Amino acid sequence: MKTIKNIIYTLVAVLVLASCGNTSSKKKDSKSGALSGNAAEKVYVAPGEHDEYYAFVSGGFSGQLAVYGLPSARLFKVIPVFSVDAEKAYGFNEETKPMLNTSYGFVPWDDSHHPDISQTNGELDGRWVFINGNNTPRIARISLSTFETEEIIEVPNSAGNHSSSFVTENTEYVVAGTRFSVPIPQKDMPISEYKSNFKGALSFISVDQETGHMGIKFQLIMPGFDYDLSHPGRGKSHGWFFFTTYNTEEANSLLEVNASQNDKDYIAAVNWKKIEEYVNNGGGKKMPAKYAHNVYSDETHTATSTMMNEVLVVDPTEVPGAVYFLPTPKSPHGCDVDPSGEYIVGNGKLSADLTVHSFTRMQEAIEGKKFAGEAYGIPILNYEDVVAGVVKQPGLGPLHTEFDDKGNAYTTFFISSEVVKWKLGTWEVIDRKPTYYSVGHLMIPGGNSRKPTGKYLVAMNKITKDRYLPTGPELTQSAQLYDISGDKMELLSDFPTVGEPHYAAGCPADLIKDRSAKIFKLDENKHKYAATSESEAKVVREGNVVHIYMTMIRSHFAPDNIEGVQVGDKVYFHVTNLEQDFDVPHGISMIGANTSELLIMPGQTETFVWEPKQEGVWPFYCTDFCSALHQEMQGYVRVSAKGSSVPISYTLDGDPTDAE
Ligand SMILES: [Cu+2]
Repeated sequence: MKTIKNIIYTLVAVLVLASCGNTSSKKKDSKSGALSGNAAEKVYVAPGEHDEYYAFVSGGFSGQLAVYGLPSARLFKVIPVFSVDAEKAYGFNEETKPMLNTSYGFVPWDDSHHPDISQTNGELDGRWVFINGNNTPRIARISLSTFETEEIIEVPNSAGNHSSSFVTENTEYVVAGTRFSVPIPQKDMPISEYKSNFKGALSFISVDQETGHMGIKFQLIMPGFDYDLSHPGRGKSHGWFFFTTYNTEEANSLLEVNASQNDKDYIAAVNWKKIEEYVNNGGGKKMPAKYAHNVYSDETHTATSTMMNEVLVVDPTEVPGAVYFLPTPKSPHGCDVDPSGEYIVGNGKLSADLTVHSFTRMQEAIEGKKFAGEAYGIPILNYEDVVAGVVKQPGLGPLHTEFDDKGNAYTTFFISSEVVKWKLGTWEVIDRKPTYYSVGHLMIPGGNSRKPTGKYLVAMNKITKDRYLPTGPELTQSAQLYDISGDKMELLSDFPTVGEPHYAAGCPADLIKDRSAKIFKLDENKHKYAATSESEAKVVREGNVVHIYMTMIRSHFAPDNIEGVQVGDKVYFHVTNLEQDFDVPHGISMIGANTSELLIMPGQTETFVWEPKQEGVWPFYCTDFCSALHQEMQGYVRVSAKGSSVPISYTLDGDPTDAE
């Protein structure tokens, strides 16, 4: 116990020294110029020109996903995923509320962590990007044609959904591992009985190759460790998935000390193809589990939420040869697989060295049945039998590793605040560059695929300190862009981010930009309340519910004047944007409504509810500047007393119309 405390104190002391070091070196640099002469040129994208790469940067605790261009680091869009969004009305309008439904009810906010772009044959294919909700375990799928969240599936039997969401080589599965082990099924029990009673679920969620629709194929019920991060095998190791674990001590209190006792934790190697076969042959057990599956349809522009009732669970000891533990020093965090699929890098947060395992050696050890023991019936291999090499003392507090197209690996070091470049196979350190400050993840476009690019690296930092104009105690979050095309890395720029830049996925822009949707076709609009021409616009009363089938086109609403609404009514504005030209959204806001604004794309229908509280004549207007006569795009609703005899009527083309 004392030794561990001493290690922690030493790390903290080093952190203080390291950050002081950064500050002084930065000061020195700023005198001589922190950047080489042409750094500005390398990130400059002229007005009207396009960036070379997309970067999808997780918003961390904001629950969203931001789209940036590289190298300019310009922000294009924030895609709402796990949190309501005031810019797009996501989670506020009636169509998208079901997307945030869970077995716990409507959960309007989460913590998004790890985006991963879909792959075919181990290469990024640009169809979808997946991202995990960490807090209330969920996986989302975002279309890279519409740049909208199309699907969210809740992950039962999980907690702190951290080792997620990473895809297999052909996007057969998107995988989610639990960070916190829990009672499975959940039950009331003493926390002190954690050890051997709590379990960790590793979920394999299948992806339909046509529609992208997700379904939980099986959950592997593992010992009660913390499953921290994961990555798929690729190439020769395709069919396997690797998960880092910590807290193999199965401590339940003061983990900073009690989960740092073991000299080595494990990387769990899972042969998912073997388990898939077992399951396809009727293996596994169905257990009751409540979880929401939410799907958004581009045809109806509406999401539906379905509550699921059971999940297939697999006991790893019933599938011999499917799961092994690879000893890895010491509370490993990142679990990264190189482009060839041969090397599995485990970054031990408390280890002085980086451990790299060999897939070939692992296979040989398994064939030779050379085991060091077992944990809960799962064979443990010998460290010496599976290790490929060790990068000696590369830095302090290694977290994550990505790869380039030239056989190099890049690892972030949180405590010594740097990115270190090293060579796969020789394990020699080639270069190191400071980050400002305390870097977490890093991203190289394609860096988690068979075909990484080799031009840029983005470091995502946890602390900003003095990098920007101060904005009170809360500073902007920050990332940094490095040029990695030469032997030495070169810092090009700093850029602020929306929310915590937890992790990112990037790809060449050419993969996506030509497939980006421009409009939604009006004649394909199957929204239940769409009015696809002004002649379909109308107002219908059903008891105290009023449905307004409204259209919008430059620069008027139809209908624009509505009478006969009463205090206590529930008024649904179903608003269809009739435009079929690219880049002509309209918006709508109603005084006193909980929702302002709906931002409606050409051909799309969206709905908000308004519950008038007072008699009067109340205006609404277009909130998205759409033409020179945008300010004229407005209308009124007359609200009468409850029980009033004023009939429903409305104006179309300036003419009064009575309801049918
Ligand atoms: Cu407008």
